[in-house]
Amino acid sequence: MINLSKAKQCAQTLLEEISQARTVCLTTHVNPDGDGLCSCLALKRILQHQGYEVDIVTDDLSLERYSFLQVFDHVKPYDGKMRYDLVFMIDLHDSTRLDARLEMVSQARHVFVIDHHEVRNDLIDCTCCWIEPKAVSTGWMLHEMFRDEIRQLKSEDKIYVGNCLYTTLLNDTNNFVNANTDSHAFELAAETCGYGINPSELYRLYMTSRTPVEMRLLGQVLSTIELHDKGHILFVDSSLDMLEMNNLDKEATSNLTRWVQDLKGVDSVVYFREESVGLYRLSMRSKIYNVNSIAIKYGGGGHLQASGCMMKGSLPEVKRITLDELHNAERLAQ
Ligand SMILES: [Mn+2]
Repeated sequence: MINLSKAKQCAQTLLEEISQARTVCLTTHVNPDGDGLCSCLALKRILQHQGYEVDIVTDDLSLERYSFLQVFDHVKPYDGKMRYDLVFMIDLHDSTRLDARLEMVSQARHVFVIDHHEVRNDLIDCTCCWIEPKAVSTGWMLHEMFRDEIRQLKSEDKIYVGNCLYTTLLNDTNNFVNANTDSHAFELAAETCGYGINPSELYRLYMTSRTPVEMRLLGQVLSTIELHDKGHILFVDSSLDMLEMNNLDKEATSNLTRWVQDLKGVDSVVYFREESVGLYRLSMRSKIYNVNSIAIKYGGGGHLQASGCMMKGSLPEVKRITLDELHNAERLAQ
């Protein structure tokens, strides 16, 4: 059962503390995604309506994909010196996914956290935190916290917040097909339709907005598909050369596992993305194994069935280690 009293308590504490704060910032994990980032955009609009000016600070600005939400009008890149009285962290709860912004967070007077990743043992020091691994997206959590405030917005703001929250669902459920798709996801989808959003338009803007060159990259990545264990385990990878050849940045490889995770006979998928020479970023998805414990072992994290981490070594080495880890992984209760 999801503890909804926590939602109300966090929302109330935030509204109390924010009135005392001179400066407020919203932030999310490194390599922002459609859940954390769009939740920040939604919360900014909600708080503006309450009379508060807040900044959204991210680690980088390769956010072209979110231009349909006017992201560049709202987000500032971290410059190393930014300091805020109050920091609200969304879609993360530990220090490792903040990078340089850890300094900004540790100097804040108040830190608020909402997240739905499995809890790691290095939860950041905070005034109030709500971590709910069963929540479909942090956008859904925000909606539980500020439903009343959202209903009071004027129509165009309600549509904007609805667009942001619906995008958190698109991202984290992969358009309502991932294992986390539940009644809460559909309830929030219905609610945002009531705010005036257009689901098919958002699907087009967010999920199918690839350029022909990005599609060519995808083709190259898919051609690396490698099968193990009679086709139950699928590996796929991308190299820095592929990005360079196509003149694309790493953002072009985001959410790439969705193209292979539901293939016939495949239970587990690992995508190895070359970050620098001898360093790979792993995205693991599994229908049967707890891939979160593998990720945590290598300093990463995520959800039971969808997690990520970094691994050092050559591509054949990291693949061999990962295959061993999967062979020893804990099976999830079905
Ligand atoms: Mn998320």
